Amino acid sequence: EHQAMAHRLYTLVFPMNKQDGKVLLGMKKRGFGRDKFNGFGGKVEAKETIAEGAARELAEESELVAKSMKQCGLLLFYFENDPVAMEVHVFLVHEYEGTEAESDEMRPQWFDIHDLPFKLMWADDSLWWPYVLKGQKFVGQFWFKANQATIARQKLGAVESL
Ligand code: 6OG
Repeated sequence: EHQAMAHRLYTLVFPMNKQDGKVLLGMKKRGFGRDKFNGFGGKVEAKETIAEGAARELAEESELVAKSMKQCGLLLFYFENDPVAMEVHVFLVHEYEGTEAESDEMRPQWFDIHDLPFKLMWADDSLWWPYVLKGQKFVGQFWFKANQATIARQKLGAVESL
């Protein structure tokens, strides 16, 4: 069904500290999703692979340099009145170099993986985060109302591979 629509590629990266059970989120300071906590990411550029785009956005927005990345999910977002779907590739980063720092775009903050600020996040996040906690790969499709807050319809489930 989604293949019929035009897509734009995005990345979404979550640095994790498994020992402490923490995940790094950023408070988005501008642009799409402003005033929400989210992972780090953005549009994939024409000259790069999706994984390269993920690492680049993580470095630009948080100053962390990924040493390894694993894709954990694929999210497709459809907004009412927008003919272009967002295809968001979600990555976990368990190994990185550097220390997180605030950028023009994001104010980073560590959270307990079992206590994320879902009220300050996109509405889909609380639905798929349980898959991350269980170590299951997932694919989700979410149809948002124009208000960007209400999910009118969704399909979500675990997959063997991405
Ligand atoms: P820029 O506009 O900053 O890229 N994104 C979403 N993330 C979640 N968790 N839920 C959504 O529900 C999202 N829609 C977009 C993808 C946008 C960034 O925001 C993410 C990108 O990382 C609708 O270049």
